[in-house]
Amino acid sequence: MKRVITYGTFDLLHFGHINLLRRAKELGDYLVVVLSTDEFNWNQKQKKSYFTYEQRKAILEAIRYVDLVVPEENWDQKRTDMHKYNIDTFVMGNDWEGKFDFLKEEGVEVVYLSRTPDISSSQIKQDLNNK
Ligand code: C2G
Repeated sequence: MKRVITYGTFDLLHFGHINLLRRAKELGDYLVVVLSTDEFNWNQKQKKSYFTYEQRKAILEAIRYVDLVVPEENWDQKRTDMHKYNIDTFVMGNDWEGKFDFLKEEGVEVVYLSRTPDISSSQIKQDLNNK
């Protein structure tokens, strides 16, 4: 049972997120998604998500690739998460290329997957505002 983990806000879920989640799951048998809480988004990422944590969690839990959704509350939980969830592989989009290589010290494989071009939650909001 190969266990994979990824992190994010996943607001206004779109096909770029789905492409990431699908490829992450293809790397193993069980996918843990660590979902940014509303407080973490606001205090640490200066992001205000459209959907609340509970709404974003319910949406992610409905996706066939996702096995478990847990909260991301700070930037520093990743090291302990690797052991807490018995992770083999850590996956992020390559906009984060290199940023989490330190997790190799925790004995996990670190994989950056290509981002899906021309789609983002902020782009969606912008486009809708301009209609
Ligand atoms: N993503 C992607 N293609 C897009 C948009 C997003 O592959 N067009 C990927 C991102 O690279 C990321 C994941 O989808 O791996 C979630 O994206 P966000 O919700 O924007 O997450 P982010 O704000 O990058 O938060 O501790 C890490 C952070 O929580 C990551």
